[in-house]
Amino acid sequence: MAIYCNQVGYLPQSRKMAVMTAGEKFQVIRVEGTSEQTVFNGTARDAGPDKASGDHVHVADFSEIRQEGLYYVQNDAGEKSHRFGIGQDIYRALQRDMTKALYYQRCGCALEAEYAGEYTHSCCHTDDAVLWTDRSVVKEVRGGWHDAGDFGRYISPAAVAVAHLLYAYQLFPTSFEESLNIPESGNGVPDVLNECRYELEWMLKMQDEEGGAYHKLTTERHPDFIMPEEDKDQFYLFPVSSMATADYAASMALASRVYRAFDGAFADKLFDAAFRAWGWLEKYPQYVGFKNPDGCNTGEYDDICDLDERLWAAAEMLVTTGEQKYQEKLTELLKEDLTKTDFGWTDVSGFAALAILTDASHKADDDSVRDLRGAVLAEADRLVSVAGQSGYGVAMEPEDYVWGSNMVVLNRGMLLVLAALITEQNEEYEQTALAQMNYLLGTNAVDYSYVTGHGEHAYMHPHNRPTECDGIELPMPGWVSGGPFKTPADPIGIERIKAGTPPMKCYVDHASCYSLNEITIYWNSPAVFVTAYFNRKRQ
Ligand code: 9MR
Ligand code: ZN
Repeated sequence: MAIYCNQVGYLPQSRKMAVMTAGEKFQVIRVEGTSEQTVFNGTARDAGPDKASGDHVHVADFSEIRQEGLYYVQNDAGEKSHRFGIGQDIYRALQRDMTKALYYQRCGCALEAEYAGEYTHSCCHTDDAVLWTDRSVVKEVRGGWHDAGDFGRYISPAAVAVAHLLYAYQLFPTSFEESLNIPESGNGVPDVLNECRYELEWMLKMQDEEGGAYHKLTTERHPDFIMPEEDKDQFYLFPVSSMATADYAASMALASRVYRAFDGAFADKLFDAAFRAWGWLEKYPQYVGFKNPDGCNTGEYDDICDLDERLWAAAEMLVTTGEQKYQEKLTELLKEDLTKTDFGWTDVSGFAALAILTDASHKADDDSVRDLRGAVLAEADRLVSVAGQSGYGVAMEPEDYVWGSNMVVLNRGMLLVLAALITEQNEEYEQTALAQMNYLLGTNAVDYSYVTGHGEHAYMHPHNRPTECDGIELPMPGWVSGGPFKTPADPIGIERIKAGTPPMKCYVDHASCYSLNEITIYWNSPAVFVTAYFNRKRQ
């Protein structure tokens, strides 16, 4: 197949492109039951060689078609695309499944058929954890979401995932009206907040007496492919780091604002946790990193710099309290050489911008606003230009295809959405954000939709222990794959991907490929954010 499209589909009013590697003339065919009708004839634009894929591509633009329905594209080389929809609600089920996916990561409880359908399992990981550095200390830290295809739970990834979702809810509440069918559904609280609360309740347990956040809670080594309830290894609490603690302070402060309207006592608890974490950051102003101790092979989530995490914490504390001391810290940290535009687990500086620039109560001073706004718009303009040079319309350069490249794609989508918001829906930012979704959902050189269950050719074999062990053919719907990685790091990926393969094509849909095809909570959460923007009800 060499006509690539967004296999889920397009909003009626949005730009609509398919990418062809052969042929120039194309038709768009509308399918209705058994009848087919050509509704559009066009000539594709020669977009020349595309660096990241190595393909010479032609771009077929059929933006004119606005009628809701089911379609495919065919060309004069005799090729056909997958079928896709056009419709106002085209991304609703997608957002629902990508959010519901987090429910399947719940740890410390059973997944019941009523909510989990066939993807049930019995209660997992209920034993107390032991402090790695002092085995006499035992703590109850049950709960939270499994981070990824493994069963570890890590604070920075948790903080980032929750923040993507809470901001999505806060900014686009009309996108979260649908029930997720989780145990709390119907309690008067939007389900996305019910789901995040499951993670937050666990995070509340992950703080030590001084206010620091334990970097992670994992076994010493990753288990084999077994169901979560079969994993009986001892879980350890690993030492506090300054990154984890700052991410913790930030996400807890944000959460205290979001939950205030629903549960004041819970909001107070969250704020108290944020406040104590901030106290730790003041007490330990120097970087406190984290390295896996000898013998431990679970996720490291190490970072060489904690200034962006501290910046995010200052921003959230300022927006939450309005207190001058947080403004002073923010001003001081804004002078550092930080990107101010990233939303991943290593670089969280974009959250500071998100907090300050979307704060309706305008707590930050004008200089900080100007600084952050300038950084966001400059990066958004750069991304529009990068996307414009990509034959596939994706804001990625060849070197950006790192481990979890889909996170980069989606975090850039978030930045473009933020830019659209603060410029009152600048069309170019908005359409470029949408182009990131097009890439994720099939407009890419490997012809995969990187979300399970969505698209005619969605990937099928995520690296996820329950999916491999549950004996069910189809993976749970709504999981975002990590995606292509230019230097695969797992044995099957290394074996299957020949040297010199263009970065966008460094992908294998294989369950063993943890560096290409894993799932994580923080790859789904930015996808929910971007999708929620396009699902919001417009006035
Ligand atoms: O997402 C992480 C990626 O950015 C790193 O390059 C990679 C190697 O350190 O680790 C990834 O995180 C994994 C984590 O260490 C353990 N849980 C699964 C994560 C996804 O692969
Ligand atoms: Zn578990």
